[in-house]
Amino acid sequence: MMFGAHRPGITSLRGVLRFCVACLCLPLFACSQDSVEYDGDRMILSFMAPAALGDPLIAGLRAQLILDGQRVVELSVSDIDNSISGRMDNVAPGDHVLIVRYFIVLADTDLLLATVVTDVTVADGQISEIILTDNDLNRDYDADIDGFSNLVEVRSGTDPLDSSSFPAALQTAVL
Ligand SMILES: [Ca+2]
Repeated sequence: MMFGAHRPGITSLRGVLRFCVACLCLPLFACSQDSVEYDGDRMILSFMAPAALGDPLIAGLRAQLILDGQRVVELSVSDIDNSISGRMDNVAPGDHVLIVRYFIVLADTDLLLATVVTDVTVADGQISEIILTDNDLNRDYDADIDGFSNLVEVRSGTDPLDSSSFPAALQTAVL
């Protein structure tokens, strides 16, 4: 009877609601970019490079995901927005340990810059937030054992594979 008259009102109300939901969701998504999405048996990771590696982005930075200390997959590092992303198939639902390994290739070998470990619980169709911030980074890797980490040396432009090459400012402080 009055349905015809009501419909436009309901339709526009839905439109307003959708708009409101979109407005609420956009900032939420912007805040929770570091996430693991689990769909079927596939784990999809998306997160921002931590500032220690991403601000500015280290040239040639690469990242790998190690799942439960066993399976390794290469992640994509974007030099456009500093995002890091990747996926792994055949992942069982439940608890997992994620290790992200950041490195560059120098003299044909992987030079480890930092690692971060985080736990995640995945369930079908869910998106879980993950914490992969600067505070949780282990940067204690020193290939030439000169007392300066690989990351500090790469940032300083010294040779992380040569113990006689290390940051000048720090060298003065040490002497
Ligand atoms: Ca060093």
